[in-house]
Amino acid sequence: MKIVAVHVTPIAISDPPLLNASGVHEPFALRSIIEVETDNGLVGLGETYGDKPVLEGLLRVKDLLVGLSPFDLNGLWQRVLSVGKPVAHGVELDVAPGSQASSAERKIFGAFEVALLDVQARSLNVPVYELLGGAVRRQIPFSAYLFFKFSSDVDSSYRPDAWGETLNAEQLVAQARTMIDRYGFGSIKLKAGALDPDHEVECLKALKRAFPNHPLRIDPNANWSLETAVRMAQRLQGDLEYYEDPTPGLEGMAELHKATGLPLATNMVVTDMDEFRRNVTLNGVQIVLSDHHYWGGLRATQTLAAMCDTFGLGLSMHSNSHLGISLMAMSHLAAAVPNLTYACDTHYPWQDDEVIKGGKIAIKDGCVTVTDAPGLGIELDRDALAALHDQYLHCGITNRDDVSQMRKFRPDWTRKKPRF
Ligand code: GKR
Ligand code: MG
Repeated sequence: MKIVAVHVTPIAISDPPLLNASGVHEPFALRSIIEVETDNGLVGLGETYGDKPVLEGLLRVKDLLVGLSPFDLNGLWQRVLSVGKPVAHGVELDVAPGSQASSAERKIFGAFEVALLDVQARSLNVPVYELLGGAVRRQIPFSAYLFFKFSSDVDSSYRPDAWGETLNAEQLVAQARTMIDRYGFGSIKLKAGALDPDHEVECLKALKRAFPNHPLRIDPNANWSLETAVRMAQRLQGDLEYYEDPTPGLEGMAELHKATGLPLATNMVVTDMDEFRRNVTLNGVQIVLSDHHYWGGLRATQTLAAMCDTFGLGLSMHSNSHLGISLMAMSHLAAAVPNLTYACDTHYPWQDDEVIKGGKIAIKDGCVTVTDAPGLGIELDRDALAALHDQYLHCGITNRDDVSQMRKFRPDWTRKKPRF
């Protein structure tokens, strides 16, 4: 079996005005959709960031894959390295791995690796999780990912959404209730670092009162100084399943852990094996949020999982705005990783668009189900792909920039971090 064609299609998906430490989401998030065609008529699918540094890398590599066996993942890695490093393009956000030129090789490899694994599995008529060692679970738990947000009518470029504004505790509890009623989530993550920290902690406490049996996490994306993070930890003792990236830097996280004893988690300060090593020395975080999109694919994330197991660290999963191909890749991976014992993050409920046949993937009782269907178990909807590509061509965004977007509403907004 040989690869005969590779297509990379950038798309723009509508995104609500969600608030975070950097600013606010733009009306569109960018993704790249990958199709790998083989000489026996199979097509493998992948999905990753659509920001310029990653998209350019994908486009430079794609034609080099023609003639390669989809089983030759070492050959894929050589071809990714052969095109050299992508260059930075404008703003790089620490909350947006796709906007960063660093470690782009792993992002590019990971994106194609998923599509190649999808083809491998289809050719063997098995699901992707079988290639990863088999499923230890078929129901993959995800958490309710709550955001403070503006109402969609803050600007006419946002698609109208029914979530409304979320800036206070009452609105946040209502958002959580809708998420839980609709999807059955059994745990809750609050994206913080956007509003005053004391107010955010009050809101988290309101969630605790409303959902006393749901494990809670808060993630200020390193926007709290060490002093603020320690003070908030005192207020949060007993409320949290884990405390995610409250304060910048591994050293800062290590000091915070020493001062509070709280379990700390990260998708910001352990993002590669060098940082992993440093973390083991410093005991900065106790839980690593994996993400195959920047760790270098599904198999590299399994290596990360083995390392976490070896060093006694917990393992969870991070997400950015994404569609169903990513959701199924995340789910097949989670199915095959025994020590991925926390409910995974997903932004999926915030996205109305979809590129796969059948529309949105069901999340029931808080879980995505992986089935026996070959590969990732999904097919591309070409009409939807064309429409979302058209949206990309017209949206005017080529790199995520939540800072500039926030300046439209708050002209004095800066990139300052930690802000509080
Ligand atoms: O989409 O605003 C966002 C999130 O803040 C995202 O950019 C982060 O990467 O989900 C993320 C996280 O857990 O840090
Ligand atoms: Mg995070």
